[in-house]
Amino acid sequence: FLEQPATVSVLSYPFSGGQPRAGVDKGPDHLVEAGLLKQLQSLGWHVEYSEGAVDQLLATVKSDADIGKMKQPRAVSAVTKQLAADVAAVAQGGKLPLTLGGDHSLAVGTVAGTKRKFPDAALVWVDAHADINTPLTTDSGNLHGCPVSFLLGLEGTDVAPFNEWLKPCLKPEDLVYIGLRDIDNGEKKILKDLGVKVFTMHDVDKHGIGKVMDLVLDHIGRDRPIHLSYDVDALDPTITPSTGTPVRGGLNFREGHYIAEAIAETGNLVALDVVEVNPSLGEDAASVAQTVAIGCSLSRAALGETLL
Ligand code: 5AB
Ligand code: MN
Ligand code: MN
Ligand code: MN
Repeated sequence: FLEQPATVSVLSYPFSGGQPRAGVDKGPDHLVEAGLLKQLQSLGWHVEYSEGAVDQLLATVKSDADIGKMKQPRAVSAVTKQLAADVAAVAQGGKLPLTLGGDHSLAVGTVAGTKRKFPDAALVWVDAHADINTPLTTDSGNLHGCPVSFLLGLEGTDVAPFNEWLKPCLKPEDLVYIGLRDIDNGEKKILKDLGVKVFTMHDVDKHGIGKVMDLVLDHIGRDRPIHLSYDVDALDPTITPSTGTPVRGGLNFREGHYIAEAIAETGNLVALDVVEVNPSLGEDAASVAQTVAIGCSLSRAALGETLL
């Protein structure tokens, strides 16, 4: 689905407004400073890099009072609207957008952007969480727990400021989850009602990650464009400690990378998000360095590092 020479366009989006913890906006710089761009070049990709104008976008948001339960809705909407345009432009150019977050509310923009070029794209969401709360079901009000509901257009998501630019673009059958282990009750009901395909950590334990990825690809099909949205909290907190909402019992190092490798192996990856790296969190500098290194190695794996 990409044009040759294969080009990855890295979009840095230093944004933290979808959740309350400072520092996740520093994730992109840490990933780049760890050498991500050179690493991708050495895999044979042409690499472009640009920084989203997050500060300028936020300057247009004069005040951002809650709307219903939603926190910082104008900031999230303004940033994801521009990100959707950026991702769509990269995809239209035949290149692969790699969005570095920042928090997972960014996926409202990335997936909307992918869907403009590839309406048939499947979405593989790797996370400890389902991120499918709606403005009606969310307890925290944090929009990084809600992006999937906006993409699906669930009840309660047809709200300003999002409905000024965002249209539902995802169908429940286009979506597969891997790694879940912390699902809110309201989210469980939504997942059941919609019949979304979910592989929890229980399923990873039961089948093994090899079988799970076979089932994932059986479900979405092996000739469709794939958008991979990777929240580093899907991995166990011993692997990726520097993240805002860690949950024990996650993917181990190989399981986490295997997911990215199995997607790479399809040759159908058209967009990648790596989100929720927060260099301000974690016990010590080694925790931060390890989490950043995993953000880089997951990106490399998804872009074919281990393919012969
Ligand atoms: B993340 C929670 N479900 O809605 C909520 O890190 C957590 O992007 C959301 O997966 C976690 O606040 C969002 C409790
Ligand atoms: Mn997430
Ligand atoms: Mn998460
Ligand atoms: Mn998180």
